[in-house]
Amino acid sequence: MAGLNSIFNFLTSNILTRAELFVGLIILLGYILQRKKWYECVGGFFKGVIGYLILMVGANGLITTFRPILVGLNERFQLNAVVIDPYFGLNAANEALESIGCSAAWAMTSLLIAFIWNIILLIFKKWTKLRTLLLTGHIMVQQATTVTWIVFLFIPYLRNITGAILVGMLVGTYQAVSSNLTVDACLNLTDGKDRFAIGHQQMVAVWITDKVAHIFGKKENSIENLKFPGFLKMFEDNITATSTLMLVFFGTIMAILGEDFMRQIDSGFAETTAFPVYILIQSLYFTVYLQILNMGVKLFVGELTASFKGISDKLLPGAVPAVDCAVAFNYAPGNAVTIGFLCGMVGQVIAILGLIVFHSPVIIIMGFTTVFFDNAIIAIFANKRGGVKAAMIIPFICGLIQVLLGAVTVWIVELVPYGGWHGTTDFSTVWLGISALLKCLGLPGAIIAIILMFLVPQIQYAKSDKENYF
Ligand code: ASC
Repeated sequence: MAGLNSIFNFLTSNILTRAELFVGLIILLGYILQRKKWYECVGGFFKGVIGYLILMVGANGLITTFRPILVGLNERFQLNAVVIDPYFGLNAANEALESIGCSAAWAMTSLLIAFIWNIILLIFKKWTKLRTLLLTGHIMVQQATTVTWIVFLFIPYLRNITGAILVGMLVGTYQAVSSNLTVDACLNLTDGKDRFAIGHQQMVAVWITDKVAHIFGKKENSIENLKFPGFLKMFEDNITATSTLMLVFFGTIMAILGEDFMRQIDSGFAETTAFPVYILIQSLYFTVYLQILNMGVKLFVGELTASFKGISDKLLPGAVPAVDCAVAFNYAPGNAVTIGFLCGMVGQVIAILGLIVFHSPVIIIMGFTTVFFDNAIIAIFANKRGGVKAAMIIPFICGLIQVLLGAVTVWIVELVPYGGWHGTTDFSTVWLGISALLKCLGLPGAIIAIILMFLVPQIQYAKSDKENYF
C-alpha cells in the first residue's frame, strides 16, 4: 500500500501536475513511437519542456504582475468582493475543503482518475466519439479541486474514494467532451493545417464562438486587414498598440490606487524609483510577457503536433492533443489579443457596476486570468470567423457573463466567504448548470450531467463529415 501511495504521489506531483514535463514526455513518447533517432527524441523532449517553461514564464509574469493591481481595487475600496480567477478559485476551494476536514489529496486523486478516464474514453472512441486528450496539468489541478469541492458540498455522504471517483468521471468527461468540441474550431483557425484542440477553461465558449461569430460580422473585415487613418496607424503594430493601451489602462488603475498603496503591495517598487517611471515600466511589462509567452508557444506547439502523430498512429488511434489556450496566439494577429482583453474588460466593468448599483448580495472583482486569457482567446476565434466586429462583441458578451453568472455560481457553490471563484467562462456557465443539478438532485444530478455530456459528441459526430472526424 505504501509503495502504491508513493507511486501515486510521484505521478501526481512530478508529472501530471507539471505540465512542462508532461508535455515533454508525451513528445518523447510520440517520437519514440515514430522510431526517430535517439538524439531527435531527446531534442524534441528538450524543446517541448523548454517551450512550455517559456510559456509559463510569460503567463506567470502576466498573472503575478497584473493580478495584484486588479485585486488592489478590492482592498483599496474595501469592496469585500469575490475575485473571479482560477488561482483565487483554487485557494477558495482548498480552504473550503479544509473547513470540512478534507485534504487536498482528494483533489489529486480525482485528477489522476480524470486523466485515466479521459484515456478510457479515447480507447472506446468507437462508442464515445471522443478524440481529445487533455494535457494541461495546471488546468487539471484547478478544475479537479473546484469540482471536488462542489461534489463534496452537495453530496456529503460521498466525501470518500467513491466521491473522488465521481469527481474524476465528472471532470474527465467534461474535459474530454468540451476539448473535443474545439477540434473543428482549431482546424478553422489554422486553415486546416494543424490538428490540435484547446484543453483549457473556455472550451465550450470557443466552440460557440466558432459557430456564431459570422452572425456578428464578416470574416473578411478581420483584424489583419484593419487600416487606420493618420496617427492611429500606430495601432496597426501590435507591440505599439498593446503597450499604449496597457499604459493607459493599468496606468490609470495604478494612479487611482496611489503610490503608497503600490509600494505596499509590490516589494519590488524600489525606494529610488519615481511613481511615473514605475507606472511606465510596469505597464510595458505587459507587452514583454506577451512576447515571451508567444515565443514559448511557438517552440512547443511545433514539436507536439509533429510528435503526437506517433501516439495517434500507434497508441491511441486518431487521438488529438488538447493543449493550453495560448496555442491560439500562434495563429492570430497580435492585436486580437488586446482587443479581446479590452472588450471583455468593458463587459466585466459594466456588469460589476450593475451588481453594485442593484445592491447584489455578491460583488465580483475582475481576476486577471479570466478577463485576459478567456477573452483574448475568444477574440482570436471570433476574428477568424466573423472579423473585428465579432472579436469585439463576443468577448464583451463573455465579460458580462463571466461576472453576472459568476456571481450566481459562486453563491450557489457557497464559496462567497472564501473570496474567490474559478470564474472562467465555462465554469460560470456549464458548471453553473452542473452545480445546480447537483444541488437539486445530489448523486442522480451528477449522473444526469455525465449522461448529458456524453450525448454531445454523439450529436457532433452525427452532424460531422464522418470521413474526416477521426
Ligand atoms: C489559466 C491559468 C493559467 C493561464 C495559462 C494561459 O487558466 O491557470 O496559468 O490560464 O494557462 O496560458
